[in-house]
Amino acid sequence: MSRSEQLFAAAQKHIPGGVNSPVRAFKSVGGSPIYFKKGEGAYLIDEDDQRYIDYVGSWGPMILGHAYQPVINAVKKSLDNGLGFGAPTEVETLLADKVCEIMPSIEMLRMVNSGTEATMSAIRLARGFTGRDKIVKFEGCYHGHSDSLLVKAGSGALTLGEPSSPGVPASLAEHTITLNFNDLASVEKAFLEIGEQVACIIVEPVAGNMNCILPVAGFLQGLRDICDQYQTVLIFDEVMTGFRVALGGAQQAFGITPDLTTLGKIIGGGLPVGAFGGKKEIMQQIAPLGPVYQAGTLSGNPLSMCAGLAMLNSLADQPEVYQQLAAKSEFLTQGIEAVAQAAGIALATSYIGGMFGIFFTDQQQVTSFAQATACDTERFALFHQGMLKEGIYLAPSAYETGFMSAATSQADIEATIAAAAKVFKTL
Ligand code: KE4
Repeated sequence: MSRSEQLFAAAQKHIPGGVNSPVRAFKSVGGSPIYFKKGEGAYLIDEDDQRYIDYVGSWGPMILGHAYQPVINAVKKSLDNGLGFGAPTEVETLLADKVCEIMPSIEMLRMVNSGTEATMSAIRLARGFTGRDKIVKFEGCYHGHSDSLLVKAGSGALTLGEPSSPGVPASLAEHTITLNFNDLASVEKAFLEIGEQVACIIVEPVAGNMNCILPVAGFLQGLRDICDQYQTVLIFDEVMTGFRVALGGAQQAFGITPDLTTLGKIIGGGLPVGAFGGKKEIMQQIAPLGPVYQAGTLSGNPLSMCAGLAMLNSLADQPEVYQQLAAKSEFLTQGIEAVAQAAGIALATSYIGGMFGIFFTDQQQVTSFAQATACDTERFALFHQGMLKEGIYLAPSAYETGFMSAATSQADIEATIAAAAKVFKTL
């Protein structure tokens, strides 16, 4: 029994499923989760001293590699001053200023402690600002686990949403309309019927929670136009894409200006963080300025702020990193496609900046939830297990995105492609 297996067995005594976030339990790929004790650059070291090339990066924050020295140094320096005061600190202002400088659509910003808090607060703010109750989201997009967002499509496109988890009251879920990502016609049709009742559309501008699915031409602009027409708030959930697909996030990459943006992951440098921000006119509705309540004991915690500021300063100081990340993602995905084809494995890939997707499908391109859920998840599970054996750590779910890091070398990527070639022969 490996040390990871021993630790996983022990964890199950007091932690539900042995994990503090479900995807970590390896349920959809089989086997026992790997316990890591150290991250360095592109690598993770597990409790059995096995080294892995890491393409999860703590689900996105580690864009410059694990234990990135400027971030570590910033946190170490802050540590000596204590862990937090429950009072404002200068570094919160410095980070807010930096985010607003990099993402000009954000005129004001509120820090929170997770992406879930960010999207939950942004939804409440949109409802408070518009006085409307309904919200629109998209099947397959994940925005954290707040009640209004754990809702799947009703039986018909316009049928009011149904809870996607026990514990979410039907009376709340019915205010959430769930439509089809990349299907602008479904949005136009819904708005013809209920547009004046919709407080906001919340969308992952690149869908990173049903694998990695890019917006088709015109989709995001179409959402922008619909929101303008119906005075609905357009929320870009950039918790994952922010500072990852481009320095200015997907809104910069695709040239679309949302009304509100939610952030997380990278802006905390790996420490707990979330944020929501956008138009001043809307943000001024947030307490204590306005009536929409939102709060948090550790919001703006100085350690997270110092880590996030060091991270954003490092990224802003080396904007060429985004072209490099895209080139690495392209080389990896094209290499994997080539070896899959040689092995007769039906596979498609996607990428944008430092995000990429691998789909076990004979479809040329995957642009919808229906296509994503038609992929061969069993084959992905076998692929994941095989890659683990080869020392490659991929996200333990067919519905997660791969994350490239600036620390991942050409040799690492070539080794990953070679590992895939070997594993494909066993599928
Ligand atoms: P958190 O509450 O997990 O910090 O953020 C929620 C969230 C919001 N919006 C988007 C676009 C997200 O991707 C996430 C969380 N991402 C997942 C990865 N698919 C976190 C991993 C996990 O749940 O353990």
